[in-house]
Amino acid sequence: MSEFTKPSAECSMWPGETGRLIDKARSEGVELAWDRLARQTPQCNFCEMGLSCAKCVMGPCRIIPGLDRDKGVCGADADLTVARNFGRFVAGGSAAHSDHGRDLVEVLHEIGTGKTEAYGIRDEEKLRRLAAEFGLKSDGDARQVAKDVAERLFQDYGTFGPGLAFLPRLPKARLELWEKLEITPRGIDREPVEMLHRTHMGVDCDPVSLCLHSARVALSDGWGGSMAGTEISDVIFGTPSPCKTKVNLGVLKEDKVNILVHGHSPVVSEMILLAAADPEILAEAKNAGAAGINIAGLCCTGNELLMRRGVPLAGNHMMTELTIVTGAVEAIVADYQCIMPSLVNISQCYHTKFVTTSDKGHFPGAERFHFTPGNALDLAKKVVRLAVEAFKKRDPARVLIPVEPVEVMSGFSNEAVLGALGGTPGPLIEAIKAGAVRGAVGIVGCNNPKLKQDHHHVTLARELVKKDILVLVTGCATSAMGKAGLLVPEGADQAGEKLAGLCRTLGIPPVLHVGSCVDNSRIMQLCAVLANALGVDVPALPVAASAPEWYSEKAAAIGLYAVATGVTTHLGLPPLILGSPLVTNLAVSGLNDVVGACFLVEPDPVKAGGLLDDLISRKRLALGLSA
Ligand code: MSK
Repeated sequence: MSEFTKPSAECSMWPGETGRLIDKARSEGVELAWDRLARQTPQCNFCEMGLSCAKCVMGPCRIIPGLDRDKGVCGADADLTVARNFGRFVAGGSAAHSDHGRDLVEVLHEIGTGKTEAYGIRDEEKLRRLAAEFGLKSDGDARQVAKDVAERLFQDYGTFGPGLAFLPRLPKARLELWEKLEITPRGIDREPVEMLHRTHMGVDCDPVSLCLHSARVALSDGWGGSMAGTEISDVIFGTPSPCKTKVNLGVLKEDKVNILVHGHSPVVSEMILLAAADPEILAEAKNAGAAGINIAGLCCTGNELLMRRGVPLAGNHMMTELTIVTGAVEAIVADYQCIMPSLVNISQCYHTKFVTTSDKGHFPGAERFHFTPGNALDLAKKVVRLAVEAFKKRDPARVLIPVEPVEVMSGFSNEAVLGALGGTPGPLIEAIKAGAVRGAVGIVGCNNPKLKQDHHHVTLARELVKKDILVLVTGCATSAMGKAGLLVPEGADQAGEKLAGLCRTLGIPPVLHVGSCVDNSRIMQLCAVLANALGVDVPALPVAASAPEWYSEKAAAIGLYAVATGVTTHLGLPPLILGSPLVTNLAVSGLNDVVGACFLVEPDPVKAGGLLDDLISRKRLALGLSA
């Protein structure tokens, strides 16, 4: 490996398993993201401000407002350059999650047309409910219903359809506002493609217009592609219900073949889970000297399996490299998104097989298996056998699993939450009115090596729950909450008196795990259910969102669809827009007058907790409730 830098002061402060594995990596000459970040620092100020443009070869240009370089060669100023860059950033994020959603719809179509035996329909009731919601025939042969639902959603990806199937879930006032602003998403593929068109030189030269189209792009994801991903995953693999499992690196087993599933999609990982239970392969693992085969998750693929199957979660984004450094991982099976290319090199420093499974995600040096719904189970068995073979090469002297696992509760789909409350939002609304739940905040998203890992997630969540604000968590924030003891009913001890009382009565944690990052659509849907039940638009609700440690284009798209839906969203790091006063002001205040919500940027999680608490108090007072 190349020479690595010394740990930063903050990095060396990390306690527990992270610090011990960083030390192990350094002693074994393994380079990590923190090392690369240190070497990349200071980072390009123009890029940080959104003021560099490399979209044509008259450039690249760097815009310096106020000096003689205040425009690019084409004449674009700082505002336009930032708006173009941000538009493409959001388009990238929307495309990623929406394309994931398409994969699920394609699997459903293959089920409906009888082209796959490996996959089936685990939640037929939900399938029929969706068909009825879309105005399709919902009785009769389930396969036919599956085909019809899939084909209805395929229409949403194109342009010639009756409009996105999930939009009628929203309050009428929200839909009318979007129509008036011309930001109603028309097609899941259409909006990101149109963004690429608009940001080509010489098309949309109005930064405000580009920002509004960014919102439309994000909405095509939140109320289109991501929502399809969540709903159809539930149909195929089952709608989550509360379950108990464990998180952190301690879920790796010293005496077993450890396989980590990584990425975002449940399509391949569900098959790996099935293959790992195959008696023949288990016998082979035993012959190789292992006590069994242990599957655990990373990032959002991990969240998918955690929610539906109670499969343990080994870690989040910034733990992915360190899992290999334990020396106890036989295979990482990756699909797509948030998979660091560095994992291939780090795997090669150990006995770990790095396996890719998607025709979209190529990693030179990886073992490549092209999964399709038709060959999925056969290939899954081959991958698991590869891991069993790798176990024979594990070096016990290099194994370090530095921590015990922590128990968590998961599986809080909207169906589970509302079902536990009698099937209607009424009891939840009563709890909000009585102040047992003063409001709710969705804490979502990634880690970022620029921030002390997990600290911002956990600190913010603790600030909120102690003020009787329920937290919903998705994505990579999940394992942080789990390690902090917030995902078990005993976490009520960290909550305010009223919320703690409610949690103890219901036997639930003060932070509810609602899924992976596509599952932020569950939070959007719950907001719509509550707003409809109260007869208000979404901005009236005492709710907010937060991405304290975000890094990805997808997180920007999520934040923007939340804001455009009417949910004010806190960010722990600013997007790359600060070079434009116009775009920045629009993001942090102007959007309030347009869509009734805006972004709130605050790096300090304690201060952010105070700001979100104030926001919720104001919303409660406006609803005629106590602050
Ligand atoms: S995986 S987008 S690091 S949450 Fe969804 Fe985690 Fe963020 Fe990727």
